[in-house]
Amino acid sequence: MRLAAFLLIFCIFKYANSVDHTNFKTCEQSSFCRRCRKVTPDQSKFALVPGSLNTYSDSVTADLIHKDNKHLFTLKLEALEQSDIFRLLIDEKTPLKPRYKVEHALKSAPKPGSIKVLEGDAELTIISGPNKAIIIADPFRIDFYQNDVLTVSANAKGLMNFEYLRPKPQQPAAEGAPENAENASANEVQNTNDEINDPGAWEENFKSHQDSKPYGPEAIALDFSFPQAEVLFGIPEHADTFALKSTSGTDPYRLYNVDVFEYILDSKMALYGSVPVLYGHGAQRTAGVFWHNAAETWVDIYTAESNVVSSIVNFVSGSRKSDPLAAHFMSESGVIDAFILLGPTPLDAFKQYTSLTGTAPLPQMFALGYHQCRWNYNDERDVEEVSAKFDEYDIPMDTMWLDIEYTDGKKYFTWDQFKFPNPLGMIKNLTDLGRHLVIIIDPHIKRDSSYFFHNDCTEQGLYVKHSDGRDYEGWCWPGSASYPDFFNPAAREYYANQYALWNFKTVTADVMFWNDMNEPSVFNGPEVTMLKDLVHYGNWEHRDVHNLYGHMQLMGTFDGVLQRDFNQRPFILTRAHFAGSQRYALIWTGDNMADWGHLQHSIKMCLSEAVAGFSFCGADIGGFFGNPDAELFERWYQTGAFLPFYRGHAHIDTKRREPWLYPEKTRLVVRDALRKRYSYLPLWYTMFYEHRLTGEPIMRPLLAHYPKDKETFTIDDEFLLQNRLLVRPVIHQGATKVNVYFPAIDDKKNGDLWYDVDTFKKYANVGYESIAVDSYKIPVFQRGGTIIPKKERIRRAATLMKKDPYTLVVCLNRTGKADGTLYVDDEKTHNYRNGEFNYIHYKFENNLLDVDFIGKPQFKTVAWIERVVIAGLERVPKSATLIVDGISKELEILPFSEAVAVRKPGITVQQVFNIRLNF
Ligand code: NBV
Repeated sequence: MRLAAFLLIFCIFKYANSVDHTNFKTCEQSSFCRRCRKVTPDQSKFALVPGSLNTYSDSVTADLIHKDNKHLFTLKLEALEQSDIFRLLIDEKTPLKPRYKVEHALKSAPKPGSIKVLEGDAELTIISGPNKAIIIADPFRIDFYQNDVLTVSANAKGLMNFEYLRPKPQQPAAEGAPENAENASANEVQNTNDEINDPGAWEENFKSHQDSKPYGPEAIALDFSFPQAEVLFGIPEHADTFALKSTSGTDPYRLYNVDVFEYILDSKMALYGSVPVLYGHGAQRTAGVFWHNAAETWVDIYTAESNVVSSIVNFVSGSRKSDPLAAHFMSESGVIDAFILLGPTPLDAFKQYTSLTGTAPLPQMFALGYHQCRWNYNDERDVEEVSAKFDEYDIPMDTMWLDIEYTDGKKYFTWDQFKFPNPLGMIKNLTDLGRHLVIIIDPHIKRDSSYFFHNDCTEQGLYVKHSDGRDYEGWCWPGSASYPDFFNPAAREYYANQYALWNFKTVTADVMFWNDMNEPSVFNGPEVTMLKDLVHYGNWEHRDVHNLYGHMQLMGTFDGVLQRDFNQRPFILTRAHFAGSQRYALIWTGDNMADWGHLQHSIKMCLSEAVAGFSFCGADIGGFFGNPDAELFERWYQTGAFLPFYRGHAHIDTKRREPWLYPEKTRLVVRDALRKRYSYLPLWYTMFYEHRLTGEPIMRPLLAHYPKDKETFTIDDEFLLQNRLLVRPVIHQGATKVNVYFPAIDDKKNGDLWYDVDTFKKYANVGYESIAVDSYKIPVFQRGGTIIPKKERIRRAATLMKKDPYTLVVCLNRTGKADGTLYVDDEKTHNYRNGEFNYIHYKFENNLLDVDFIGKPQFKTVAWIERVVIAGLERVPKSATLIVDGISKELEILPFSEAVAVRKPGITVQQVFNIRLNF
């Protein structure tokens, strides 16, 4: 009864309106953000301590002093092996207790490089390959040079802050009390930033929640300037533009994993994930900073916009000219640990980041097909009927999903016996059709003494605890719940074991998982999450590790899924994420809404995630909250077809919206979009393989390949898939045309050729082009110079298309050349790691299509090439000659829209061949 009443009140309160801002802190309401923002610029108090320098083969260390309070810090500047990454570490020299250093985000310990050090009077030069860092002693600053060009400066704005740990004063200032220096203890050295005097320094209240802050103020902050940049981007997850906006006059961007109900757009508010990597890009070069800190973080952005204001002020005050773009990272606790990524190209910088935090593992092919989800599919019959309807209407679909209602009372790893009496039978029905099932597993554990999971965690002490040792209790879907402390290796192991088939007997190794609510979401917690003064394994406060909680759950899930079948590639969807989570899971943009703005933001948000390592990203197709009308529904399916993760999903209160419930025309448009997606599966699969290989994102902003074209800097309604496709979906209501931007390669307005993928119509000019669109049209263009593998025989599910033939689409550049790759393996297991794959390189030049293999082609396949489409030829060839093992065969040529098709080469993708065009 108590539970029902609570949930009712909670739902009315939480779900009655769109986002309630007052549930989330502003910077002004957050003591450390307020304190860090107060630091006076251009007067840094930090300086190197003369004579404290130590030089090693890969790094230097020195002491830093705060000139007013005389507190000492150690600085370490390391050069990494690649020479284009520096790592800056600053900690207290003798902290009262150790400060938290992030673990598990990096894929492995970065390999040290080698350096040369030149000592000057007031500065120190650390040379690493062609790059260098110059540490300026007083005021402390570090300038990072890529090939002699100043690319990033740390503390150039003088906003560094490092609040040292200190004993609690006798009478700490209470929140709400006037700021008063007398509140400092007698032996406390006066601190210029008044950190201990901030009301909230030693105890912070938000709404009815109290944070006891036993360690007091411990914030850290540092600014990074990007002298070469004209735009800054990164630091997902925010429902905002790809290019970061100035924060002058607004709150900073916030990185704090939270469950925001009906999140609003164009907002710097925190969302479910936090990836503290930021890039500065200009026509000449790109650089980045990875702020390796898992505590709550705010980031102030200084853009040209903010500089207009500051230059007016500077002009009046007679000080300096326009400042470089800059970012000011402010974190609540931990140490300063920043990786400086020197670029110089955008792709270099993205790769430098993934070299530290990793890439998405190669997914199974089914993962790239279409996913059908809803909160909830009600019972076994519902699942079966929906799956059957997809077949009835001949719409491809790979995966059915079950949301929380499948469980017995929100106890994960159990089933509702009435609605799902025979899960194994239901799973078999799906897998017999080539389909998969994904089920949700949330981290909140029902406090129910008849629930084995709860009893085990209680007995083994695996829950997150209060500082007095009590298990923490919060409210979530099951009512009273506790949360496994995934930072505890024993808890991770216990958790992983629950996925094992000998424990979870009602699923098979083909069933995959969705970890939701793992920010973690706590309905009655401050800002809908955990109290910051809770304690995790190793005695770390939740404050130190908050943004990593979901990540640690994913590590457990990943291990658990793997141990069911080490040879099957795991598939895990997560909502919360941190730097490095891409190694375990894919993400989606959470609870969006059925409106055009949210459709538009799905592109912007996935682009920001892609440059932050999350190539595997998507948004709920149709919008989670609300009921999309037919037009929005159609356009969303079309957009989703070209985003990496493709899943329809809807809130429990929305109308059912499987495609056949819309008028016939909508069903057909949706079917067409889905079929287009499936036709590109060989490309998606190849791109995922290459992502893993190179660390380059799959979905890319235009500036990734057209870095000199300033128009691309802010474009985020159009994107690239690698450098092969340019996608500009229809994302505005009633559109009958869209403005597609064809980017310039250089500043002389030279550009690539682009071919409309439906008609092969060629676009040769740089600039905006208005493209007419009917309901079916998705404006997508293949770049001249590329060869793209496709499959044109669309089946019920991707898993059934394995042996089907390929079509190669060759789009020629201005010199009549093209090349491309195709990756083929068993689409499911890890056998590819033992070389069982074919990685094929196609090249077209002088009217000859040639093939060679990258590595040995060791995967046996019967899949053959049924067609080669060639666009951009000046004349139509009369015929083509196929040459295999020295034997020639004439092939027929047919017109194919504005291209030609070479019919039935008939060779398998494992064979060496070439095809000559005859004129
Ligand atoms: O598990 C229910 C939902 C889920 O459908 C959605 O995708 C998640 O983002 N979940 C959030 C919990 C509550 C949503 C209001």
